[in-house]
Amino acid sequence: MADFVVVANRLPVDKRIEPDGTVTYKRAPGGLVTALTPTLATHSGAWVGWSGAPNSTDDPRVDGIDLTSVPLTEAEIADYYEGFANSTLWPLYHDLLVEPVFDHDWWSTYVEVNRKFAQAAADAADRGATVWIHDYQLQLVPQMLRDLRPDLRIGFFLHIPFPPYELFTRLPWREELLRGLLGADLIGFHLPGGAENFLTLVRRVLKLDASRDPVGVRDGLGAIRDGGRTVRVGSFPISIDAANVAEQAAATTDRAAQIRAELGNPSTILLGVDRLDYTKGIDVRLDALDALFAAGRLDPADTVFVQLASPSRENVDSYIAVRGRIERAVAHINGTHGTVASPPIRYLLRPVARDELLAYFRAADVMLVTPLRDGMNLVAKEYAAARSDLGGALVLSEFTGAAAEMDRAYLVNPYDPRDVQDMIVAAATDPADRRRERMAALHRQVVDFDVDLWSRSFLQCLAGAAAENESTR
Ligand code: GDG
Repeated sequence: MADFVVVANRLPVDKRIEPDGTVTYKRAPGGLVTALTPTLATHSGAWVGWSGAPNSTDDPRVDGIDLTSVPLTEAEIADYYEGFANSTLWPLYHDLLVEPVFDHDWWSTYVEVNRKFAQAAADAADRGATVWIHDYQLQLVPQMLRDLRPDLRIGFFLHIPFPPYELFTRLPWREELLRGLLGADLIGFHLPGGAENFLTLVRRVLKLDASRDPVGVRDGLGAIRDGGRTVRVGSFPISIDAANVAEQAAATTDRAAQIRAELGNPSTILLGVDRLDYTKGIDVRLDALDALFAAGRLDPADTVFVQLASPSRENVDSYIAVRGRIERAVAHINGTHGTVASPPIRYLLRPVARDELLAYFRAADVMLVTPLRDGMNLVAKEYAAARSDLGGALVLSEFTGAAAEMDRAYLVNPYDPRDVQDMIVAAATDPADRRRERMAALHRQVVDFDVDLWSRSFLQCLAGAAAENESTR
């Protein structure tokens, strides 16, 4: 039994079976895991989630955290995870970048799987414990858990954008999803805009009394009256363990120099690091580079763009399609602008080790973060943290949550090809002192507003909101 329980779709580890049969667990890549590991290290906690493989039931203890597996069948993985979560909610919440699929069978499985998670959380939590539920896969868990365990303090945080009324109300199950979330004492979003969208939806769809004042950042919470309870709604921009990233990155100087040499010591190294996802705008930056090489504004013989892509959701059709588009663009650019000896694009489709990633950050002159929509984007923050040497420059899409805080980046509208091209050239060629001054501001921002502030401010507001509800019970 734990007094602090995290509930998330995935456990924070990948299970590996070595050739000799020994089982090892490795920390998995991904935004949520990166963000929560430091928080859990300072609590006596449990983590409830799916292992990533079908029917897995082992409950290891890793790095001081008790892990509880929620076993999912292959049919549940197909309908709840690949279906409702990633083919309905993900595209709907990301501006309809691909068409969401509305399927009543997927919805039924989403309800059943959310019930499994709620039951596992109820079993893991001590009396009066704090339970922190994460993300779009589990939006029904707050109310299901409250029905099972009214003694718990329940928080929910959404890691992706929360859409406006006009998009959200397409969902045939819009009332059920809003009701599911309202089981929490506190509902957190990255940006005030997401919180305000939620307040509007609750007012218009559920006809509840919801505050109309603008929501602040880590402050100025919104409020919804629901029966005898008050549900608080707020903005908590997630961040990273910046001091740790800076320290580890500073130790990769030799490897960073070696990477530059391996790439032929070009004048400019550009870098992209993403899960392979259509929201990330990998094609946006490839198209911009193609145009810049064609126009002679960047020299393909003296410029290298490294795209590190981690495979993601490989069974989902829209991900198979975007992979094809990206790989055609890479081949087109190398075939058109490169030579056999020095192709300007280097593309890797597999996760790289954390140290290696940090060495790439230190080697890159320009980091390209060009999503068409992204809740926050931790890569942008990691790059700024890694550049304690104040080298490098960040090109950042205005359509990321990170852009709200990182306004000294080279901000771009990813829908405007000319803007993207101009900003890449500016980031690569601006005078060194101007680039340095921008990077100093970005580095300071991520160091001052780190992941510890994110989790502490959320948990403090949750304690306040829960205490208010407990006093009126
Ligand atoms: C969701 C939201 C929000 C990536 N490739 C490798 C690797 N990574 C790590 C990065 C970073 C994380 O994965 C990706 O985080 P992002 O925030 O960029 O993106 P999502 O996975 O889409 O995360 C997002 C986040 O949740 C948190 O709320 O910011 O908006 O979509 O930490 O460094 N790590 C390693 N090798 C790789 O190849 N080791």
